[in-house]
Parts: sequence; C-alpha cells; structure tokens
Amino acid sequence: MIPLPSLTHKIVAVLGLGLSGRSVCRALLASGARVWAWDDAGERRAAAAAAGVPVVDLEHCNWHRVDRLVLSPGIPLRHPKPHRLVRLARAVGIEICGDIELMVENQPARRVVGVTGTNGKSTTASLIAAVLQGAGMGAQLGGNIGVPVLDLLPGPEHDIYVLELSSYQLDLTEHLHCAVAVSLNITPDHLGRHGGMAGYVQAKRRIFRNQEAEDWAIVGVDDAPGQALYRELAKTRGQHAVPIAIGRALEHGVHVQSGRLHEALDGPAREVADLASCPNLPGAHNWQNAAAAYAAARVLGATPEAILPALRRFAGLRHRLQEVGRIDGVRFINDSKATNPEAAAKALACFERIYWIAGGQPKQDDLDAVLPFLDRVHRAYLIGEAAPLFERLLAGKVECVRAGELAVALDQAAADALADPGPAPVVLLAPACASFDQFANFEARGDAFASLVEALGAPARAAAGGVR
Ligand code: UMA
Repeated sequence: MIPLPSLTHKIVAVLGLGLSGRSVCRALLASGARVWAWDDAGERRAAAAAAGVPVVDLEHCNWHRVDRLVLSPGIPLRHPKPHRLVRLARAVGIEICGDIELMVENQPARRVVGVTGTNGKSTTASLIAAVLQGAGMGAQLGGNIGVPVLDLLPGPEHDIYVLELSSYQLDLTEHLHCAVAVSLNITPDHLGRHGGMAGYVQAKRRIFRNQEAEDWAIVGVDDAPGQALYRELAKTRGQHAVPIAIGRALEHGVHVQSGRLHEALDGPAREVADLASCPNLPGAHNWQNAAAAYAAARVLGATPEAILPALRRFAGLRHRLQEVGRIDGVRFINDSKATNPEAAAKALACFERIYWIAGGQPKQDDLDAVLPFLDRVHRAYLIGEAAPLFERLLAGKVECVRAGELAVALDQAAADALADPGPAPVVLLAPACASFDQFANFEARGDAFASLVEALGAPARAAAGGVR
C-alpha cells in the first residue's frame, strides 16, 4: 500500500466505495488522514462501516471542513451531469481528484508508464509489465486493470509503475507525469460520460500532459484521432514521439506487416520478430498491443533479445480471447471484454467459422465495425437488451437466433457448432455491449460463460474417463 503523507491529519471525503474507493480509504486511514466515506449504495456503506471505515453523510456534512474530495472513476465528474456531491464540493472550492493523483502526489520520483486507448490497454499494460520484468527491470502493474494504484508496493523505488489508465481516471488527474505514455487507439466509447467524442479524445490526451523532453509518447496511428494526436505531438516536440502502425510500413516508429514486427527507432526499418511465434497474441489488434509494448520497452532501454521471449511467453488475459474449453474439436472463446462493436470486430477477425454470441446493454445504435467480418459468422445468438436492435441491424446479413439469456445462447451455439462438419468451428462470446443489463460486470459475464462451458463439457469428460 502506498502511504499518503500529503494528507495526514487532513479531512478527506471519499465518494464511491468500490474497488478504488476502498483502496483509497485504506491508504488514507493508514496515513493518519480523517476519512469521511460515502457511497450512494446502502450496502456499500454498510460494508465499509463494518470494515471500520468512517461513513459520513456527505449530503449534509460541513463541506467547509473538507480538504479534498477523492472520487471513484465511475462517478460522473462533468457529464451527463456532475454528481450532486461533486457540485457541492465545487461550490466551496474543494479540490477533486482520483486515486492516481494521490499516488503521483506522494510518489513524485516514481517512473510511470501509462497506457490508454479504447481497446487493448489491459493487454498492452500487462505485456509491458511482463516484458520489463523479463528484461530484469522492476515493474508493477496496476490501475484500470483491476489493481487500484494505491494497492501497489511503495518500494523498491526503481520499480516502474505500469498503469492502465481509463478516460475516467485520466479526467481525474492533473499532475500525472508519464515517462512513457501510450495511446493505442481512439474510437467512440463512453461518449455519454465525456459529453461526446471531443470530450473523450480530450480525456485521453491528458496522458501526455506534463511530459518533458526526455519522455516518450507512443501513439497508435491507425485511426484519425490517433493520427491527429501524433502529428500534433511530433510537431510541438515537447517529448519524443513514436508512431505505431499495423498493416503499413513506417519510416520512423514500430510497425507490423503480415504479422512481422519491424522497428525503425534509430535507423532504417528492420524486421525483429514474426508475431506468429506468440501464440496468445493473435489478430491485428494484438499486433498493435505487441508493437506498443515493444516500443515502450525499447525506449526504456530493453533489448530486442530481452523483449521477444517475454512476448512469446505471454499467457493472455482472462475474458480477452480466452479459450475456456474445447469439446470435440469446437473451441469456446470468452471475449467478454469486447464491450463495444470495435472490440467485437477484432475478435471476429481472429476466426473463420464462428457461432457468435452477442448482445447485452448496447453502447451505440450501430454495428458498423463488425459488418466486414460477418461472412465468418455462421449464426448469431442474441442476448440481453440489445437483441431486438442487433436482430434489425443484422437482418439479411447473418442468421440470428433471439436467445435472450447467455445459457440459452450457449446451448444453441454449442449444438450448432458441434454439428458443423467444417474445420475448426468456434463458439465466440464477443458481446459488443456492456454487461450491466444481465451481469454485475464483464468479468461476471465471462465467468458465467466459462462455467456454462465447463458444465457442457462435463458429460464428455466423464465418458472419456475424466480425460479431456
Ligand atoms: N457510485 C456512487 N454513485 C454514483 C456512481 C457510483 O456512489 O453515482 C458507487 C457505486 O455504488 C460503487 C462505486 O461507486 O460502490 C463504484 O465505483 P467505480 O464505478 O469507480 O468502480 P470501482 O469499483 O472503484 O472500479 C474502478 C474502475 N471502474 C470504473 O472505472 C467504472 C475499474 O475499472 C478499475 O479496475 C478499478 O477502479 C481499480 O482502479 C473497470 C472498468 O469497467 C474495469 N473500467 C472502465 C472500462 O474499462 O471501460 C472505465
């Protein structure tokens, strides 16, 4: 846990008692701060009080006594409208920040590698941490990936913090200074929370704020916002800027063509690896992740010889193209993290004969990103609130089954895939939607899928004497 001496004896209001809020409370209490904690959900308040966290009704407290409001990233700061307690705090001029800012304030000398992007940031941050560790450089991984930053170890001091940073978290930082800042890709996401695309891009750009001449900006240039960002960073020359591209060659930067990774950082482009040798990094989107991780490790001083074995060894992440079972030649892939159409399209691009489970709480009213890949989809099984919308959008393009529930979708998809005589059929959960209509979060949805697949395979395993 990171100590927070900057707030010793201060009164700190903490709004939101989820993963990050609870971590903030622990760190503040351990550092001698006075915590006034609140959550709109009664059960969260009760659990916090039971754990010894002082719960104070922030609606009716004396805000003039409060030194700081620490906000959880999921709580609206500006859009669609600021949380009412944010408005109260602002009215009396109280500084509002998130847990990342508290870390920066109390670990000013810490080297940080920040990773953002609409898709792929968890994989890339994990890859960078794995590569740095593989190269013998100390690294700890945290942030949006599910390890609150204040839960990281304060020592050793030379450890680099590799942080996955969401647009929500970036919105709550002022003084974050990344020695290496990575922006992978920027496509529409969380627009309601940022008041539109311009606000979303603005939040993402905050990862480059405070960078200095010796720092590095690594920017995916495969989309228009990324290209504009790179052009601007390269022009202002505030820091070194390295572009990342997939499917085309760059004279300067890191690129991947036909799965082959090339570096052109301090000389002409040269091929350094065939990413086909990295079994858990399939597909163009993973090549982008690998290229960004490679670039980040290179600019931090790791050699290609140290980086490449770590890329090959990378085991992949849960809920991201994770194989959760194989029954009679049918692979069951959990890509529950594909919570928008772009992410689902990337999953569809990785397979040829797909029985696709999609749906949930839609984030947008189109499926344009997946359309180029529908010739791979033999049938789609639609669940959740998005089912009627998706059925309309897919009409005439792919046969749809309105399954409603995940369990029904899996049963039908598995039956169809098992009856498919063709090569390598895949049952793919890539919802293109948030999970909140039917599950607590995307992890719960992916876990449910994995358990259902496990149960589906049980009779086959029993018949085979317990051997799969
Ligand atoms: N709450 C209120 N009032 C509100 C809204 C929420 O009191 O108006 C309370 C909820 O009752 C709940 C708490 O706030 O108790 C939840 O806070 P939170 O949504 O910020 O979630 P945490 O559990 O603190 O987890 C956060 C990140 N969640 C979000 O940004 C939504 C986690 O990212 C992150 O792993 C964690 O901090 C540790 O850093 C998850 C995520 O979904 C994976 N991120 C989004 C994404 O990747 O798309 C951005």
